[in-house]
Amino acid sequence: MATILVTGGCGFIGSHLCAALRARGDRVRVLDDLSTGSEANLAPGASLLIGDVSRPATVRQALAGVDACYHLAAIASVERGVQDWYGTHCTNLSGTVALLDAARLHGVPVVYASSAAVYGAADALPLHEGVATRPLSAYGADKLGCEQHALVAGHTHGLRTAGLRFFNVYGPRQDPRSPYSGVISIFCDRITRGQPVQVFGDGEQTRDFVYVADVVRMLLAAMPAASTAAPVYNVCSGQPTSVLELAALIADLSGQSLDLSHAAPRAAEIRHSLGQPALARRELGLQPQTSLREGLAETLAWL
Ligand code: NAD
Ligand code: UD2
Repeated sequence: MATILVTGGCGFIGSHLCAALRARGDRVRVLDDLSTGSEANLAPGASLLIGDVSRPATVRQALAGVDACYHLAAIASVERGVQDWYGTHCTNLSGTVALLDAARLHGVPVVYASSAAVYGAADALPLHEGVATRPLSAYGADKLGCEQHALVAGHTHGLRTAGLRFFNVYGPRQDPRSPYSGVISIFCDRITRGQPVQVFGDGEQTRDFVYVADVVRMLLAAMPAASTAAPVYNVCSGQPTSVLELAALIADLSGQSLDLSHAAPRAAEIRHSLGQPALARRELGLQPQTSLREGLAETLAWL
């Protein structure tokens, strides 16, 4: 039985991962400051250390006696990085350096959450792992920084890591009431309650939505692939969906009419984000199994 640390384990993706680790019989320890996560999300049988991932002493304590670590703690919002550049940087990049630094002292392999935001202004779609990274947001720049420090961790300190570039993840437990939450959780919540939704810009911008259960499978498969070469993999469906198409599909699935208005586009926003899932398919033997329709039905059923 392995002991696994999950930072951000009280959050949306982390809570699903912890449940999967418990289900396969691992001991699970969570480090979370409960800033956007909630104790109610803690997987049954997991232990919780409440603390800040950017504090080296806290992270060293959390990693003691651990066999492997999933590092998901972050301020997971492009928009919040616009509002609070330095504050988000402390968690998103310094927190990762603190984690990697402690992990090399304990010799613990790390799988960490990167993001499609590292691609930023890349213009050829779909995005594969070999294209140049040109982040447009502080959030994307910090996630790219995580990948670069993971390379340093491998090269200089012999630490094994793997990074996952999550595209737009959705599913149950993504908090719909936060203004910084994902578009799917916000739209599902509002449309089912007969409330209007707001589209930023013209709504023709597209995203690659990937269901959380597929993301968890990818996280589990990535740990054996962690190496000092610090590989990174896209976690995406390879299917584009516009914000307008998404709103219409949710209205259709929930049997509600759509009340939609437009607001100014968001700053630092990417117009089109579409991933190429081939590398993960080839090297991890995995590709997303859940269609958008199926994943939305699960998300609506959870509300
Ligand atoms: P989330 O906000 O639900 O989870 C993040 C968790 O980290 C929360 O429980 C929060 O309380 C915790 N946390 C935040 N700051 C912390 C700190 N300083 N110390 C300790 N804990 C802290 O978000 P999520 O969607 O589950 O995101 C998980 C990871 O995946 C993040 O690294 C995020 O950047 C990345 N990611 C998510 C998406 C997505 O579509 N949801 C896309 C790309 C990348
Ligand atoms: C997502 C991730 C982020 C990062 C990025 C990578 C979330 C919450 N964030 O950011 O962590 O990895 O992908 O590129 O998943 N929108 C509306 N109305 C709303 C809410 C959103 O029109 O009420 C639009 C928004 O302008 C954007 C799209 O929907 O065009 C998706 O927005 P989002 O906040 O769900 O995610 P994104 O792509 O900004």
